[in-house]
Amino acid sequence: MTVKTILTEPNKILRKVSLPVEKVGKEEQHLMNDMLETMYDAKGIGLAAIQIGIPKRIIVMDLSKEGEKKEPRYFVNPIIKNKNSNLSKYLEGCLSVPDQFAEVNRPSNCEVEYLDYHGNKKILKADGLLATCIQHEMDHLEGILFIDYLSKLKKSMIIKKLSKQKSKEDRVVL
Ligand code: GNR
Ligand code: NI
Repeated sequence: MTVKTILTEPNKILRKVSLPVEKVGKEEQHLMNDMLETMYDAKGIGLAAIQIGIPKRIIVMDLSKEGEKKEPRYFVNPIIKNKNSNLSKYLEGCLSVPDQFAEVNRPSNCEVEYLDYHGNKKILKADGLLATCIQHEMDHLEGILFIDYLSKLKKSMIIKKLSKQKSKEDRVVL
C-alpha cells in the first residue's frame, strides 16, 4: 500500500467527471488499498479516487473514531437511490480544500446502491455523518467540491487563499 499525493484546489483534474468501473478486479482493489492508506495518512474520513488523480467512480471511507477498531468502507459505482427532502447542516472540510471549513446543507438521509471491495452489489441506508460524507464523496465523482455551494464571494476568497498557499509551497521547493 502506498500513500499518494492528494490534489488540492485549484486543480482542473478535481473538476473531471469520473468514469464507471467495468469490473472490480485486482487493479481496482489495489487502488482502493492505496486510497485508504492515503486517507488514513491525511486523517480524513473519506476519499474519492479523483483526489489522487484517478477518474474512476471509487470512494473509500472510514468513520470510526481514533483509537477504535477501523471500519473501512468501499463504494464502487455508487448511485443514490433515495434522498430525504429534510436537509441537515454540517460543517464540512475536504482534503482537497485544505484547512477550510464551511457549513453545507444536504439531504439528511440517503440510500446508496454500490459495489463493495469484492464487486458484490450492496444497498446502504445512511443518515447523519455517513449520509453527509457519502454525498460529499459522490460530488467528487461529478467534479463538484463543497465550496461550490458557498456564495461566490466566500468561494473566491477560499480559492484565492489556496492559490497563494500553493505558490508559497512552490517557492519553498525552489
Ligand atoms: O475528512 C473529511 N471530513 C469531512 C467532514 C465533513 C464532511 C465531509 C468530509 S469528507 C473529508 C475528506 C474528503 O475530502 N473527502 O473527499
Ligand atoms: Ni472532499
